[in-house]
Formats: sequence, C-alpha cells, structure tokens
Amino acid sequence: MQFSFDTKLNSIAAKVERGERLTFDEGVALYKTDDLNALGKLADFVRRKKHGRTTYFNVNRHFNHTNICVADCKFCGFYKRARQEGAYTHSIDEGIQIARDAVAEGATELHIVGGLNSKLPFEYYTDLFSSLKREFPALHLKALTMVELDFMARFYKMADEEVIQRLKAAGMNSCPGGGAEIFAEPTRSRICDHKCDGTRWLELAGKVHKAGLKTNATMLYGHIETIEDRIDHFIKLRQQQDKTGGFQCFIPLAFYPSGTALSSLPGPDGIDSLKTIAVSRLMIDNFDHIKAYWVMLGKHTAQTALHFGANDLDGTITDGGELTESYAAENGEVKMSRAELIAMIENAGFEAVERDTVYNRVERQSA
Ligand code: V47
Repeated sequence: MQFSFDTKLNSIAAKVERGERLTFDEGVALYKTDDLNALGKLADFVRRKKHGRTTYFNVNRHFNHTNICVADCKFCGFYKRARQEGAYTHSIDEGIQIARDAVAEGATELHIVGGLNSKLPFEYYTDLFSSLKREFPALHLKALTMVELDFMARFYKMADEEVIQRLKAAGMNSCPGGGAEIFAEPTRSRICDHKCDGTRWLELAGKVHKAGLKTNATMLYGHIETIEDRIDHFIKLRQQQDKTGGFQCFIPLAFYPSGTALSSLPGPDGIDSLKTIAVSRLMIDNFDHIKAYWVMLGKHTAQTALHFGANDLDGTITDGGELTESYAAENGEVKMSRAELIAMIENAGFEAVERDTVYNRVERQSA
C-alpha cells in the first residue's frame, strides 16, 4: 500500500523519517493536503519518537485577576473598559481565596492572566505574587503573557529586564503562551493593533528565557489569517527557540467567534484543528510538547488530536468563570475532573501522566 495518495507528501515523509527540518513550502503543502490520515501518521511518528505513549495533563486553575483592558482585540469576548458594566479587578484576598480552593482540590499550578489594566500599580502584581507564594509556596505561578510584560515595561516605564526580575523575585515561576495570536502582518494589526507586534512578543519571550524561566507559545487560528500566516508563525517560533530554548509547549488556540467583534466568522472546523495540531508538530521540531487545549477544541477533537501529534491535554482548569468561559467550545464548560482526563487519555490508547508546569511527573498517594 502506498503511504499517501498525495504524492507531495512522499518526499516530506522521507525528510520527517530522517529527522530533517521542513521548509515554509513544505509546511504549506502539509496544510493543503487532503490526506488527513497521512498527515496524522507523520505527526504521530514524531510524537511517538519524542514521547512514546506518554500523554501529559496537569491539575490547574485559571485566575483572571482583571478583565479591564485598554486594548481592543477583535477576537476577544472577555475584556471591558474601566467604566463599563461588568468590569472587575480581583483583590489580592480574592486571589488568595481562589488559590486556596485550587490547592484544596490538588492544583499544582495557578495560571494567572488578565487585561492590560492602566488603573493598577505595578505593586499590585508583585504583592499578588508574593502573597500567593507566602500562603502556598509549592503552588507554581504560571503568570502573565508577553503582551502583559510589554505593557508593564511601557506603562510603568521600566526596562524589560527589571519588570521580569521584579516579578520573578515576587514569585512568578513561568509564563503562559497567550498574546502570540498570529505574528504575520498585516493580519496581526487587523485583529489586535493596540498590543505589541510579533517581533516584540518574541523578543520578550527570549528575555524571559534568559532570566531562567520557561514560557509557552500559542497561535490563534481560524479567524482572518491565511495558511501562509500560520506557517510563518511556526517558523518564527522555531527560530526563537533555536536562539533561547526556553519554550516548553506550543498550544494552537481554536478561535471561538461568539461574543466577539468577529462573530460573523465560522471559526475553525475539526479537520482544520487536527491539521493545525499535526502541522505544528512537524514544523516546530524544536518544541518538546504540543498541547491539545480541550477547552477550545472540545473534548472529542482534543482526544483525537492525541493521534495527530499532541502529547498534552492541559488540565482540569476549574476557572472562576471569566476569560476561559468566554472562549470555551462546549457550552462554557471549563472544568474537568482528574479521573475524566485520565479516562480520555487512556481511551485514546495512551498512558496518562500527571505533570507539574515544567513537566516533572507528579506522584499522588491516591488518585
Ligand atoms: O491570547 C482570546 C486567546 C489566549 C479568544 O500557556 C481566544 O499553557 C479563542 O493563551 N477564541 C489566552 N481564543 C489563553 C492562553 C492559554 C490557554 C491555555 C493554556 C495556555 C498555556 C495558554 O486566548 C489569548 C488569545 O489568543 N483567545 N479570545 C477567542 N474568542
């Protein structure tokens, strides 16, 4: 039986087998193939070479400290202006209460992101992180995107290095991958022209890596971007990783149009999502982990994505019902039990391994 009915895939498959880096044009060809099975097989080959049957998940919680934002991203259904109804900023005590609930449920990670809020002093963040660390020293704070760090450097008039060092000293342990959206211009400017550009996002990620912290990277897909924009995004991440090496995980984020300024768009379908997982696994060859983020993909597609190159499902999440809910694919569902995550992974034929944020195994006395 021949490998693929798409003859273009044969030479790419030979390169993948030899472990050679793929070009821009090969990335486009992978996306444009109609042979989803062959594409999935190639991505699964790489995934199994790196991770065997292991599929990671974690027990985590999201905390969105504020939804007030000076940016105006067309894809966002979460943000409010400061005087708009529904605008909020959580107090530090509220943050501690959310972390307390999370720790009681076994969370090892608090994922903290919010809007670009010009009403908050820099000390809000350092106080929040140091207070959380005082109460819960073992809780990993995966906090603030490159867009938030860029805003802080500009708004509080500090050097990037000072922003990063002060946040790190206060308790920031790593950074999530948000805010990357799509690096390519003019697409980026059309969907989020108030926030930093792709070059700046990558520069800051490099600076965080140099400060000794890991970060993740995302790509928002299924809105107005082209296939070429997506491949450009993968190659820029690959180049940055070659330079600073601190990215742990890539997370393609499926655009959820409802409640946004782009609500007339359909968003990506299941085939597009599986292709995006697979092509990212093949193109971003120097990232260890590809995450199928079940909240945005929906559980069925996320589980299937484990056969298309993904080796991580993110976590139990348990959101306070804010940012994550604004883009959740399945009726605002933002919580899954540990047992359900394990069953999803095992039913797909993989071995479920609980990890902490930086991919150490977590052993528990009882499940
Ligand atoms: O940057 C906003 C995206 C991101 C929508 O690092 C939307 O482990 C879809 O980055 N439809 C924030 N996406 C979430 C994020 C993330 C999530 C989970 C894990 C990690 C990690 C990072 O959410 C934003 C933006 O790209 N987003 N609105 C929307 N309507």
